[in-house]
Amino acid sequence: SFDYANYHTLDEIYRFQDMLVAENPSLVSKIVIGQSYQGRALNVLKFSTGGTNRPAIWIDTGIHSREWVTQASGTWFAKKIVTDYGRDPALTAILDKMDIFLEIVTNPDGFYYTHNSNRMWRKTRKPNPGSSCVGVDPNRNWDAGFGGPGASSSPCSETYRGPKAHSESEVKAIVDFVKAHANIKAFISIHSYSQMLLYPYGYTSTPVKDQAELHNLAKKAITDLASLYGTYYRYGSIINTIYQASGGTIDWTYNQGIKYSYTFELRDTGRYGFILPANQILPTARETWLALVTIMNHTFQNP
Ligand code: 0X9
Ligand code: ZN
Repeated sequence: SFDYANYHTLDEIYRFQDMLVAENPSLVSKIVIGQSYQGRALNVLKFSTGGTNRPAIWIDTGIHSREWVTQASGTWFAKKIVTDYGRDPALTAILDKMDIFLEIVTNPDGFYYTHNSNRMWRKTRKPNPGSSCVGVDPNRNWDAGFGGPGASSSPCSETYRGPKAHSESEVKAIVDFVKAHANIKAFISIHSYSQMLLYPYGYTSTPVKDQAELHNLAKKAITDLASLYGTYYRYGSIINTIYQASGGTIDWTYNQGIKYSYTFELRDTGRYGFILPANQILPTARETWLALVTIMNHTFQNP
C-alpha cells in the first residue's frame, strides 16, 4: 500500500491516483484536463457523490515543482477525503452537496525534472525561443495584472512571466476548466514554503471587495491549523504579506468571481525550505487539512 510518509515519483503518484479511483469508484473519478508541454496528462481527481455541475471546491498542489511537501500533502488529502466521507460529519455534509476537484501534480514536467535532473526546478519545462533558459513561472502566467511589477520579462528568471498570459498549457488547462465548469466557489492553490495563508491581490494593493470576510476566514483557518501542533502562520493579502506578484493564480480566479480564492505557503519558514524532511509530510498534511476544512465549511455555509 501507498506510503504517505515519504516522497514519491511522478509515476508513483499517477499509479496512486488510478488505484484510488479503482478502489472508490462511486466517489472518485479522474479527469484529464489537458497535457503538459512534454505531453504528460494533467490529471484532476473529482470527488463527487452525484448531481450535475454541483458547486465545487478546487485544490491544486505542486504548480511549483520543487515544493514537494505540497504534492505529498495533496496525495494525503485525497486519501483523507475517501476515508472521512461517511465518517466525518462536516466533510460528509460538504460532499453531499458539493464536489471537490484536486490536481495533485499541477506541473508534471517540472516534477519529473526535480526527480531526475535538478531538485530545485520551479518553472515549467517549455523552451524559450531565442534563449538557452527553459521554462515559465506558472504563478506569473495568469491574466491578472500580467506583465506588471512582481514578475520578470527575462526567460532566465525564476519568475519569468512567459511570452503572453496563459502561454503555458498547464495554466491554460485550468483556465479552460474553470471557465467551462463555472460553478467553482472556492479555489485553493497550495505552495511551500513560509507558513502563510494568503488571499488576493498580489498584483495591486487595491483591496478586494471581500477583504474583510477573506481576512476573518483566514484567521479562523490558521487558528484551526495551529490547534494541532502550534504551527504559526501569517495571513493577509499577497501584496501585504509576502510581496508584490503579478500574474498569479488566485488573482485570476478571484477576478473570475471565485470569492474564496486562497494560496497556502506550507512548512517550513526556511530551515529546510523546499527540501523539507519526509518526517514532516504527515504533520504538515494533517494540520493543513484542518484549515482546508474550515475554508470548505465556510464556502458550504455561504453559497
Ligand atoms: O512567488 C510565488 O509564486 C509564491 N511563493 S513561492 O515560494 N511558493 O514561489 C507566492 C506568490 C503568492 N501567490 C500568488 N501570487 N498567487
Ligand atoms: Zn510556489
